[in-house]
Amino acid sequence: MSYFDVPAIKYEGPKSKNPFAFKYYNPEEIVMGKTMKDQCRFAMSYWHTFTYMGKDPFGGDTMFRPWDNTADEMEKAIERVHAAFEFMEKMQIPFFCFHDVDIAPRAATLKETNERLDVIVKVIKEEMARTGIKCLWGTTNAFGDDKFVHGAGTSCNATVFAYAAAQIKKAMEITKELGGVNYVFWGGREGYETLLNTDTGLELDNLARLLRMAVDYAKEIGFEGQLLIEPKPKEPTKHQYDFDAATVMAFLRKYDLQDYFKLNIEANHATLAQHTFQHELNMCRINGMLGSVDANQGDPMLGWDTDQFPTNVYDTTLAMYEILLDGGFTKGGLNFDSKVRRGSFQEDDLFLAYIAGMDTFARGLKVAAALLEDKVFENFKAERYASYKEGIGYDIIHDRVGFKELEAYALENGVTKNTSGRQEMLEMILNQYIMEV
Ligand code: XLS
Ligand code: NI
Ligand code: NI
Repeated sequence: MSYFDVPAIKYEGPKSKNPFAFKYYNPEEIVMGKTMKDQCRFAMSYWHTFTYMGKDPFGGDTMFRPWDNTADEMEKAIERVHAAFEFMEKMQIPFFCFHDVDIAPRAATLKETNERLDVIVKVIKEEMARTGIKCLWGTTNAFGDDKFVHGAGTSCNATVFAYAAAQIKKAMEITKELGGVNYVFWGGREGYETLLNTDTGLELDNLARLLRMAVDYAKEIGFEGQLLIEPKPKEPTKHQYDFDAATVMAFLRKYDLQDYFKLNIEANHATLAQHTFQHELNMCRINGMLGSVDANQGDPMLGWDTDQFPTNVYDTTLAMYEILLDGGFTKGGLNFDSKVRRGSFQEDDLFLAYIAGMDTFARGLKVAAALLEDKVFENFKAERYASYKEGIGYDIIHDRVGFKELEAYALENGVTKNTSGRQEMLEMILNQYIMEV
C-alpha cells in the first residue's frame, strides 16, 4: 500500500529545476569529516507531519489524508505509522520524534491508553526494522488534555502531578523500547497566567522534583538516552518557566540537575524570547549544554510559534556554525518541529516542505564549514581579544590581580586606543560566503 504518489527524493544538484529533488542536501557528501547525513541527523516530527490537520483558532481541518480514511481510531493510528515510514523512506530522513499521543490516541483510562501505546509501538518497531529509520527522541504530551489546564508538574492539583508522572514513566519506557537516543521535556503548560493565583516557589520546586524522578527512573530502567529540556518563553501560558537557555541552565543548577540534562533549542522559541537562534545555541555551547535542535522558523511579523519550515539560509548558516563549533551532533539532530501552512493541504506539500528545510540546512552547513575552515570569525576574534594574551590582560584572565593592582595599573598607564568592531565588514564577508560557497 502506497500513500504518496511521489518518487523517492534524490539529490540532483543546484541546477535542477525539479521541485521534488534535493538541490543542496547530498547525504553522502563529506563536510568537515562527516557525511551530510551524519552532520545533519534530520528527523521528522510525528505531530506536525501526521497529526496536524490544519486547524487554526478560526477554522477546522483543511487536511484530509488518505491514511486517515477510517472511523476506527486504532486503525487510523496504524495506517499513520505506515504512511510516516513511507514518507521518511522516500525523503531519506533517518530519524523521527514523537509524543505519546501522536502515535496512539488517548483512551478513557490510563491503563487502556498504555495498552494502545504498546500495540502501536510494536508496529513502529516493525517499520523501524524494515527501513533502518531510528528514533531521535520521544516525549510526553502533558498539556493538551483538559486535566492539564493548570500545568502538569507545576499544576496546583497534586493528582494531576501524579498523572503526569505516570504518563512520563510510560513515555520513557516506550522511548527506550524504540531505542530513542534522547528524551525531551518541553514544559507545555509549565508556567502561569497570573501571579495573583500562583505559588511560583512551590511550582518550580515541583517541576524540579518531577525531573529528578525522571532522572531516577531513567537510571532504574537503564535508559541511556540524553534527557533534554526545550526552552520556550511563552505560549501556551503567558510566562513559561523554561523561558530561554539561560533561565533553564540557572534552574538546573539551582536544583543540582545540570549533570543530567542538556538543552533542545528550537529556532522559533529563541525568537519568541527576543533572541536569535544563534544566541541560544551559543549560550548552550559555551556552557557545554547543547543537546539537540528543533528546526523551524517564525514569522517576524507574527508574535507566536508559527513553526514554519526553515528557509532562511542566513539563520541556518549561523546555527550550523555554532553546532560545528560545538563539535557537531553526537546524540542530537535537526528535528523539523515545523508544519506546512494551513493552505498547503496536499500530501505532496509535505515533501516540498521537508525538501526546502533540508536543503536550507545543508546549504547552511556548507557555508558554516567554509567559514570555519577559513577561520573567518575566529581570526578576527583572536585579534580583537589579543590584549588578554599578555601584560595586564594576561594577569586578569589568570586571576592574578584584584582591584588594588588594577587601580595601580590604571593610574600608571591609562587605557590604549580602542579599535573598530568592524561589524559591517564581518556582515559583508558573511554575505559573500553565503552567496559564493
Ligand atoms: C512547542 C514545542 C513542542 C515540543 C515537543 O512549541 O516546540 O513541539 O518540541 O513537545
Ligand atoms: Ni519543539
Ligand atoms: Ni515550538
